[in-house]
Amino acid sequence: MSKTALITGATSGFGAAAVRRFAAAGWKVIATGRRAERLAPFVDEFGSEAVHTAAFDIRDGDALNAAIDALPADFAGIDLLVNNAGLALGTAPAQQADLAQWQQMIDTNITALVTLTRRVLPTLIARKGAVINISSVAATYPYTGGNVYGGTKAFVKQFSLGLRSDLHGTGVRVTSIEPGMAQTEFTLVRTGGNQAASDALYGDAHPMTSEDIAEQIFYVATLPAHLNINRLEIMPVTQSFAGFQVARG
Ligand code: NDP
Ligand code: 8X3
Repeated sequence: MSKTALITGATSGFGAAAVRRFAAAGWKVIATGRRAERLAPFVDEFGSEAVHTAAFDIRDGDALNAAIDALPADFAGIDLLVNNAGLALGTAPAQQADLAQWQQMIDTNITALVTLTRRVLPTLIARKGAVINISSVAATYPYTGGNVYGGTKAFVKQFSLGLRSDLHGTGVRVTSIEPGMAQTEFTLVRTGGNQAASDALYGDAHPMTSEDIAEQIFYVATLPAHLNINRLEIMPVTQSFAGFQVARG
C-alpha cells in the first residue's frame, strides 16, 4: 500500500520538487500552500488519486484545521509530515528591522509549524510515521541580517530534537534538514521581489537546486525504519564559513 506525505510550501522551491519526487515514487501526496493555481498542476500531472491539494494560509489555524478535517479518506492516513513552508523577510540589522516582517517569520516558520505538527502527531504515532522539518544552516551559523530568520530556524532545529525525545518509543522518526544556499524563490521573497538581487546571489555560484533538497527529503523518508537521521546539514560546495568580526576604536 502506498504511503501518504503531507508537504507544506508545495507551490514553489523545495516543496514543489518534493511533491514531484514523492508522487513519482508512488506516494500519495497532500500538497499545501497559499497559491492554489500552483497546486492544481500537480493533480493534472499525477492524478487526483495520487495528489490532494489544499490551498490555505498556514498561519490561519482555523484554515489549517479545516484542511486536515476535509482530507478525503484516502489521504487521511498521513505517514510523513514535511514541514517545509517558510520564509525569510528582509536582511536589515535588528536595529533597523521591520517588526511586521519579524512577526510574519515567527508566525509562519514557528507557530504554524508547531500547530500543524501537533495536529498531525496522533496520526503519525498511530502509523509509526515521520516528521521532516526544514530548518537551515542559519539555525547554527549567524550572519548579519539573519537575526529573526536564523532564530526561527534554530527553533525548528531544536524543536525537532525535542520531538525526538518526546516521541521516544513510538517508532516515529524526526529529522531536521538544514540546507545552505539553494536557488528557489526564497531570495525573491526575502527582498520583496528583487530579481536582480536574487540573480546576483545565485549567479555563477552553483547553488543547490530544489531537486537536490527534494532528493535528500526522499532519502531521509525512505531509510530503513530502524534508522533516524537527527540532523542533516547540507551546503553547495561553493559555500562555506567566514570568520568572526571585530569592531575597533
Ligand atoms: P520558496 O519561496 O520557493 O517556497 C516557500 C514555500 O513556502 C512556498 O510554497 C510558499 O507558498 C510557502 N509559504 C510561505 N508562507 C506561507 C504561508 N503563510 N502559508 C502557506 N504557505 C506558505 O522557498 P524555498 O523552497 O527555498 O523554502 C522552503 C523552506 O526551505 C523554507 O522553510 C525556507 O526557510 C527553507 N530554506 C531555504 C533555503 C534556500 O536557500 N532556499 C535554505 C535553507 C532553508 P505560498 O507563497 O504559495 O503560500
Ligand atoms: C536559507 C539559507 O543562508 O540564506 O535558510 O540563511 S541562508
